[in-house]
Amino acid sequence: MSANHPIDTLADSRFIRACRRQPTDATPIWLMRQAGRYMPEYRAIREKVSMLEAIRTPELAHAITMQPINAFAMDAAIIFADILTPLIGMGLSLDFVKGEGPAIDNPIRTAADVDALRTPPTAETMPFMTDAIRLCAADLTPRSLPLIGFAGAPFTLASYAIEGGGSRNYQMVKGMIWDAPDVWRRLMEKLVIVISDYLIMQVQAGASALQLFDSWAGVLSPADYAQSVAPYTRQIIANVKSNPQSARVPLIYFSIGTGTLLDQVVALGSDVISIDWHLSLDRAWQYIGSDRAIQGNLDPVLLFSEWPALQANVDRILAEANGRPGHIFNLGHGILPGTPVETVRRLVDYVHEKTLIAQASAER
Ligand code: 1CP
Repeated sequence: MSANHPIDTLADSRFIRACRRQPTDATPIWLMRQAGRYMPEYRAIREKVSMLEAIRTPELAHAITMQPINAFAMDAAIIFADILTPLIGMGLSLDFVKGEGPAIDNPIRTAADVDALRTPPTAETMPFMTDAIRLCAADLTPRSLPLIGFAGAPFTLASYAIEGGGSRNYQMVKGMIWDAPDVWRRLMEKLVIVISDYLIMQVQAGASALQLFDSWAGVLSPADYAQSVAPYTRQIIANVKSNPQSARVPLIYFSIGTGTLLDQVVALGSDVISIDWHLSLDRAWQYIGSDRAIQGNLDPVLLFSEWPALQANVDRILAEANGRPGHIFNLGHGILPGTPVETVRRLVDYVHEKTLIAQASAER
């Protein structure tokens, strides 16, 4: 790896130290979906360009990535893109429909659909990601701020590719798992190739951490997760960890509703486990074990409440973390549209102030 990858400079940043379970001067915080519709600056850009145009224009992706960094004291940035972008290079026609979310015109339903999927290198299909990441890293590294690259985990990506968009019951994706296991396996194998390459490319371009988003994994039974999903997610993490360049950056696995699958989640091999709000942080840590860092776990809806309720929950989470190294404060899922900007600012500042004070008094 070239001597001047950002991770060399950022090894002592709060976020990277916490990912590695090293002590920090204060608890690091960033928020999933921190660049997005709750910010007026973001809405101003999106009034003029479509979601896909913004993602494909490195200067715009850079500008949007930096918006929450410039507005709040976040300890990490996340590259502006979407988990679904890699599906385009595989041959799916993706669009973001205003007010409705993602829509795929030619969803995957049959063996022939899976056979037709391509697995080209990311460098060919998403050169704009390399450029956007370079622009962001050049801006962030001198400010001691890491850039997080990301991808969707194979189950969550497949659920969009098969259902054609968001889903309530995951009927078609579960149908393929149960009734066409060979087709499912071939689809997973193709996703493993594309996602692994995509994550490694993001580190090569300058990302200092990676997050795998498996938002919908919690809809599966423990048996289905074990048999039909975990092996592929584990393979992606193994691929990232066996590449000498991407092995140097921490990897976070995020999912929702998987509190009863935590043993399986731990076995995937990520450095950091991002948990939702269904489990208290101290109990999650007991289950997960002290050899992993934990990210989370505030309910994003609390950002709509009055400050006392929000503060009480932040205090509770920090008390559960109990100052142990390896806690990254975050929400349990993405920040919601309509979240008040001033509440985000107050939350970020409060987490820093409260943990800085705790550390100072511990030293006395
Ligand atoms: O902080 C950031 O903004 C980072 C960029 C980012 C990330 C990490 C975006 C931009 N999307 C994502 C991940 C993503 N996309 C996930 C995993 C995390 C999660 O569960 O929240 C998922 C499931 C998606 C799919 C997606 N993209 C949805 C959800 C639809 C559903 O099924 O419920 C939607 C609405 C999008 C569009 C999207 N992606 C990102 C933004 C800012 C938006 C909104 C687009 C807009 O209206 O401007």
